[in-house]
Amino acid sequence: MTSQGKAALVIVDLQNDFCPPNGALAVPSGRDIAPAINKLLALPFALKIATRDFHPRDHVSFASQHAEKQPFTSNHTITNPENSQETQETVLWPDHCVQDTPGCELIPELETSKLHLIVDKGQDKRVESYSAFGPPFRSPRVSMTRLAATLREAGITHVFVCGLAWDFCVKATAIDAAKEGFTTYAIHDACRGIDRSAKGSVATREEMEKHGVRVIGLDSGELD
Ligand code: VGL
Ligand code: ZN
Repeated sequence: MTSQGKAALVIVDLQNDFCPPNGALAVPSGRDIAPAINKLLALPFALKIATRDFHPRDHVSFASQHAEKQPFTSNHTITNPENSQETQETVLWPDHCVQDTPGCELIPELETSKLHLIVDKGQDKRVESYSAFGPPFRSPRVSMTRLAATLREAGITHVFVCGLAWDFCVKATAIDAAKEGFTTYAIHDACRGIDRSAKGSVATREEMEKHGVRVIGLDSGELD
C-alpha cells in the first residue's frame, strides 16, 4: 500500500445518525459503503481509526438551538468564542450524533474489532468541527483532537480517508491531513455525500485536490 512509509486508514463518521433508514441526518445510501470499508479494514494498514461526530445536546450546529432557524439553513455564521475576529460559515443541521444516544454509535455492520482507535470530535458546543483533526480555529481553549499527534507518534506518513459525508467531514478531514503534511488519499467510492448531485461531488473532489489530496478509487493500485 506504500512502498516506503506507513499508512493509516481513517474511517470518518460511519455512525447510525448518518445512515438510512432511521438516521437523524442520513446521508443517501450511506450504509452501502460498509462492505467496502470492511474490506479496507482487512488490509495491512499500520493504524486503523474510526472517528465519531460526538456532540453535546446543545451543540451550536443544531438548528434547534437557534430561534426560528430550520435544519439545512446554510451560510450560518459562527464566531470563534475566543476571538471575535474569526468566524466560520456553516450549515445548521437537525440534532444528530448526541453523546450517549444510539445515533452516535458506529453502525453495527462495521467490523469494529479491527479498529485500533476511535477518535471523537465536535464535543465543544461553541464551534463546528467537520474535521477529525479539530475545528478550524487555532485559539487556545478551542480544543483540537489528538489525531495529528497520534498519527505522528505511530510514524504514519500516508493517510487514507473514507466514510461520511464526502462533502463535509471526509473533505475537511482529508484536507487537514494534507495540511498536516501526510500524503493523503480520499477513497471516493468508499464515501457518500449529503449533496449527491454530480456537480456537488465534483466540486468537493476539486477542492480536495486543490489542497493536495489524491482522490482514488477502491481499485487503485495505491491500495495494493
Ligand atoms: C457531518 C454534518 C454535520 C459529517 C457532521 O460527518 O459529514 N456532517 N456533522
Ligand atoms: Zn455534526
